Amino acid sequence: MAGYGRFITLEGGEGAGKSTLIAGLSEAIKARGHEVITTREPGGTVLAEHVRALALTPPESEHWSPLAHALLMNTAREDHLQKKIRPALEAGQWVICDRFADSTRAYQSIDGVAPDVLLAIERAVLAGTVPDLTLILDADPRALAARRTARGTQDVFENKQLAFHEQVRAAFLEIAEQEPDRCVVIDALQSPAQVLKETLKAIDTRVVSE
Ligand code: Z5A
Repeated sequence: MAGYGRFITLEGGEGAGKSTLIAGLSEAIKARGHEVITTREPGGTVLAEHVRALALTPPESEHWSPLAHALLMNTAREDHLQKKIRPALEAGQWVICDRFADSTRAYQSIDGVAPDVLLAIERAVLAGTVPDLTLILDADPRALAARRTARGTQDVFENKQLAFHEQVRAAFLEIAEQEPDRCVVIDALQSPAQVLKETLKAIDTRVVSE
């Protein structure tokens, strides 16, 4: 029987390169002989994708309170963990997830939800399913904004001010500082190849593979 899989999460500001890294990373891990699934939050299951749509693109002129938004993220996460992440890990697969609980800690605390409330909900929902490694793609928000503009996509978060993006960056760096055993900060302004190289180095040194 295969051993328990490995759980890797990617975090960072908008347009930091998470999706780009996931593509290269999953290929590299597959090439090492592991089964890999890639997924994202909010989302990853049928119900969680519905929650994502409700949370990120609510009907025009409607909005969620910060606590309601945090609960929606965790509702989606609970379904995702139960139906996709834990079964994959139990089957010995590696799970690479684009955003996870640190995004709730970062974004929803900036929105005004008390950190202790967020942590209490997180503990209940994760129930011990904590990432083996979290890669935080870090960069000056101005440089990331330029990439977003070039890509031409917008959502409810992406219209917020630079100050907000600076808060997001600071929140992720604080998480990395608080949990150095789990988190690795990667300079997201390097080339995609270099970002992947550093990521694989972090996996080699921090994630024990079988
Ligand atoms: N959110 C929340 O509030 N609470 C939660 O608990 C969770 C999420 C889970 C949607 O997330 C929103 O949900 C998010 C937080 C909130 N807020 N926002 N916005 P999302 O992950 O779906 O959206 P995103 O963060 O904006 O992801 P993204 O747009 O997909 O960006 P990305 O995946 O990090 O970047 P990318 O698509 O790989 O790259 C962006 C562009 O840069 C693209 O043109 C690439 O070709 C280019 N790129 C990427 N890497 C490089 C390098 N290294 N060099 C040069 N160019 C590059």
